[in-house]
Amino acid sequence: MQWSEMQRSELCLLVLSLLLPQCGSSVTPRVSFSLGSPGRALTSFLLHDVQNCTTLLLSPDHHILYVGAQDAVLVLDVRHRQGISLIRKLEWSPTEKDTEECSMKGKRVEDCANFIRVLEFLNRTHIYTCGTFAFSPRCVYIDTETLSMSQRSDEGRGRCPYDPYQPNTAIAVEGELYTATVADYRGNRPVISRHLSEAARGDLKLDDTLGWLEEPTFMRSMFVPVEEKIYFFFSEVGREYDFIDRLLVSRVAQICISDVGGQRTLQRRWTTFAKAQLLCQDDGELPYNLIQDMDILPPEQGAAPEDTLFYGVFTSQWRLKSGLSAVCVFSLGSFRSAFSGSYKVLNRDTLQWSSRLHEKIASPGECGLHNASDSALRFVKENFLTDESVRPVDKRLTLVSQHSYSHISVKRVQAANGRPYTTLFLLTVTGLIHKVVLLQTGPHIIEEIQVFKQPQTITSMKLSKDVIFIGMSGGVLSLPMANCSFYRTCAQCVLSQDPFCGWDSGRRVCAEVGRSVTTVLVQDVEQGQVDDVCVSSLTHRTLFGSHMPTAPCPPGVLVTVSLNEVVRLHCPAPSLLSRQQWERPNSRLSEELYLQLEDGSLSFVATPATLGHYLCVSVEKGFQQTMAVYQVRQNSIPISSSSNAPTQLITEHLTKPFTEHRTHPRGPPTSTFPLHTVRSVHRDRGFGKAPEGPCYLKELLIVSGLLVLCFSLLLTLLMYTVRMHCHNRTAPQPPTPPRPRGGTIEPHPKGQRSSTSSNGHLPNIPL
Ligand SMILES: *[C@@H]1O[C@H](CO)[C@@H](O)[C@H](O)[C@H]1NC(C)=O
Ligand SMILES: *[C@@H]1O[C@H](CO)[C@@H](O)[C@H](O)[C@H]1NC(C)=O
Ligand SMILES: *[C@@H]1O[C@H](CO)[C@@H](O)[C@H](O)[C@H]1NC(C)=O
Ligand SMILES: CC(=O)N[C@H]1CO[C@H](CO)[C@@H](O)[C@@H]1O
Repeated sequence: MQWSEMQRSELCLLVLSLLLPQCGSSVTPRVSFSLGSPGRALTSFLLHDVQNCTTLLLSPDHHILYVGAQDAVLVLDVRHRQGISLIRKLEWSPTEKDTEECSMKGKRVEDCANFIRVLEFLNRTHIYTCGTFAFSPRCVYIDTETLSMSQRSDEGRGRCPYDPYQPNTAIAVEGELYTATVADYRGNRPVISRHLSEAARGDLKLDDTLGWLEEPTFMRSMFVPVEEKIYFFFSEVGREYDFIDRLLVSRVAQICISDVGGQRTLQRRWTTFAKAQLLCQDDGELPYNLIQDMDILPPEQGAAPEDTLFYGVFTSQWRLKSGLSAVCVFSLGSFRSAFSGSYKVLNRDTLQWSSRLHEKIASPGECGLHNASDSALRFVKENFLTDESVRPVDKRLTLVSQHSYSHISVKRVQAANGRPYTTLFLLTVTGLIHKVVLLQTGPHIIEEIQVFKQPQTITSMKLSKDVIFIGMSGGVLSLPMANCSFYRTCAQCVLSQDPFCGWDSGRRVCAEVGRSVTTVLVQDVEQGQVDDVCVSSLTHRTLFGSHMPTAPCPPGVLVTVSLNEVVRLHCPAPSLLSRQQWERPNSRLSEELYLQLEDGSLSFVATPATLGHYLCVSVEKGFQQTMAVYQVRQNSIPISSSSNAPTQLITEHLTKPFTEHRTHPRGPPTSTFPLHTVRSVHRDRGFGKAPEGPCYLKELLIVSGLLVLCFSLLLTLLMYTVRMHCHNRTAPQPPTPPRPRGGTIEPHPKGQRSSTSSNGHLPNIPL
């Protein structure tokens, strides 16, 4: 049966709308840990009287974590992996009078606290911190030697928002503080400014010039020393697209730290402010236009500064078919070329933006314009939006996800062979961390770890050398970047494709790269091919004549059944990417008698033909592993006498030491992960009291079994089609040619491309 392209896409849309958000999942995490899983234990720091720990600052030696909370700054000792301890709690709250005044103005009492939103090292000995202070922002110094706050506080207007729900960003460079926030009570006067400037040069800010900022939401700021520039990342209304109502766009803006403002024109204002559109968009789709977070990755040793990379997560103003959020990577080189290129010009009468046609008087975005002429500065003041948008590296999205990512942190990890791998830590609004390694073949989600359950309004994430810190309303969490010992075999260790982990064949453990100095670790981050690297450690190679490498066999389980009973055998999945298949020695599992369920378990009716041995093999990247061995035997007690008794269990000594095992009438909830060494088998006794001998029940069963099989086959086919289609859109895309300038919004969806799967089998996503 061959469906036409049209039918397929219609069907796909239909199923998509039915199955969202499960369908279209671009990349499935290989393993998933729910909250509290022992395999990925979290260390938490919770104090009953501390809330909203949402601003994090790590000391340069990574020994101390400063936490901006509600009415306090916490100083935490994070030196030890096993626990976080409190060094000092620096209380800083508004007086009762302040709180009263705040709530008199109509604010909720709980929002009239002091929410710390700026926490930056000014120099070796002093931290500068600002808080909302009951809708009247204040700033103080913290002496990191005496761990005390200065008595005198500064006015925090323009440094910290009034409203604790307003996003802001701040960064200190050489003792001066650069901030982007709203500078009024109502929250509609955005400003990018410099404070605590050296005496010889004044503080600077953005003029209220038309169009410099258009209702921005500030996300991040970063200092790039080679450029002597600070980059600000935010989203705002894209007025240059005035044909679309309130189209939001993401921006990167720059200022030079050497800026001192103009002498007459642009006095005490930035002369180096410029902004460009950041475009995170796939061909033929609406853009992911709302930046959520950005992190910087310095160039590799010996590489040019232009190769400094910026990793951003973006969501969309619209509901996109491909996903809820995307990761895009930009290079410093692309920022440079955008800011040194041509600029758009705003016609002040018509409020229309156009590309410049007139002569260029000065170079906007250039550092060192302070002694420039008035006409040059006027030109700079009018020309601040670059003509070119900044496009991602290779003109494609790095990752598309069905999750809504809110934070990103990037780390370059040295694999066992010394090769560097870029690893991303992505936090979703719903509390999942995705650890992703970027391979030549595309992104691979090594693991998914649930870190909180209640969605959080404001969170933050910071990486130290080997730990991830998460600040949220309830406290601070820390999670090691890897737990290699979770992988117990060489195969699992290699299949994880985790650059942090390698197999130590001497000690027979999966060890952290860099920690095990004595031996060479076995690893294949790029391919995850077990047979290439684990061969020496595999002992049992053939069972049932398999020629592919297999891991040692688990002990067998004896299952006793009555004839005509429906039997269900479980098969634990070692990962969400593995495929489970069932085998019997010297016999084929015909589809008429057997039903393999979505969770990998096998269901069939006990008949003389179906008694015997069963083996469940999981296959991942061509590597086979026996996950379960069963022997199904007929209950020796006559069925009539046991029909009302609890399930009987007979243990016998077989050729292999079979483990004794109890059946549950309904069975425990099945978990596909983590790998259990003790398997559970449960039997459905719905058809229990069938009489012996020929009867129609068996036929009925087989027919209904067939019906279910047909239906599930159809469903699988459907899902497969949809998934292939969706998978396609998110598989690594070939580089696309640059699109015409300004032509960024094209809301018509493109047709399907031909289906090719990256790994040739259906990813095993639990539905
Ligand atoms: C790592 O995983 C192992 C095996 O599941 C577990 O025993 C151990 O506690 C885990 N360690 C951490 C730090 O999560
Ligand atoms: C650090 O900054 C603080 C506040 O501006 C100042 O008092 C102190 O002297 C500075 N310390 C050093 C070592 O520069
Ligand atoms: C700008 O001009 C002032 C005086 O006019 C001079 O002192 C200063 O060195 C000049 N700065 C630069 C960077 O040329
Ligand atoms: C401003 C802010 O983030 N407030 C949050 C503080 O934490 C409580 C829960 O503990 C949230 O409800 C507030 O929204």
